[in-house]
Amino acid sequence: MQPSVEPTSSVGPARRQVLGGPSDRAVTVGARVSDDGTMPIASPSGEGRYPHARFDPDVLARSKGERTVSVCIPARNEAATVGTVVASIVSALTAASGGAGLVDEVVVVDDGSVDRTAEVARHAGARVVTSDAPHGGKGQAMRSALAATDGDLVAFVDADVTNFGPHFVTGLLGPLIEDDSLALVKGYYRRPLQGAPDGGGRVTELMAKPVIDLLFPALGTIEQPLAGETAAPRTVLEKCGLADGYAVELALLIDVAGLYGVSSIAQVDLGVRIHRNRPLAELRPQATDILRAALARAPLVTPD
Ligand SMILES: Nc1nc2c(ncn2[C@@H]2O[C@H](COP(=O)(O)OP(=O)(O)O)[C@@H](O)[C@H]2O)c(=O)[nH]1
Ligand SMILES: [Mg+2]
Repeated sequence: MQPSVEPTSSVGPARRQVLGGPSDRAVTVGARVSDDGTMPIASPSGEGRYPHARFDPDVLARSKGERTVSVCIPARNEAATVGTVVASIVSALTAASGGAGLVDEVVVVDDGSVDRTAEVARHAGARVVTSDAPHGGKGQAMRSALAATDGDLVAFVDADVTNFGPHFVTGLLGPLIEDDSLALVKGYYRRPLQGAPDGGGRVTELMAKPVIDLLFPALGTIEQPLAGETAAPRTVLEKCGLADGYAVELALLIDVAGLYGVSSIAQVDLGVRIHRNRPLAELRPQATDILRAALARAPLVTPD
């Protein structure tokens, strides 16, 4: 059974629209709007937020009806953590392991790993596939995951999370199962850094959010625009496509907002999330991908 979400916009030609902000700094831009001239990226609010604890796996398993669910995990050199992530989902959420029958398949996309990622993931209960274009980056791995699965609802989670629990998956799927007008669910969380309670998410704070503030302000309420923990109906992912590399998360967010409207995006509070924190030098390629995704979709800025 397919979810019923439909695009509200055909992402028509650029229209002129004034970005918010002080009038002396306002710029006139062309923006993605619906064909009738209504800007679909509008009305951000605190609505559409859910705590993960609202969703019970057994209740969701019953409520999903005939819809099927795939959980996809891109993983490159994650042997240290992928096993716990997979085992936690398989044991708690798949019927075959005696858990809630919420998740029908768990697939890890491994490419380019030089460690035992594939072996560990398989041993923990995942089906392991390789990326269609090895070394194509995270977005390519997610595209491969989509092609290798067939669930009506697809949840993505990262493999490097060290405090993973099944609530990541129930939280992401809950809003989609409850409300089939939703096109995307993004996880958000507190991000500790090196023992401090906050401070993680440097690319998010220093690149993604400023770029969103300037170019896509209607998405300013999205707490974690780069979260790998995200879920959507398959139809939405196929319609929007998945961009290359680390651009994939921001690109999907912008494209879903453009096609389905900001109100079709829900956020779920997943609590605290701890993952591998990369050294600063490794963040530049990520930040570059983010900027590329934003600029490729940016409204055309023209002088008044
Ligand atoms: N298969 C595959 N997975 C990838 C690739 N790049 C990143 N990942 C996975 O995507 C997830 C998020 O990547 P990570 O580097 O932690 O991104 P960050 O959390 O945004 O810093 C992790 O599970 C990675 O192993 C890739 O090229 N191929
Ligand atoms: Mg990570």
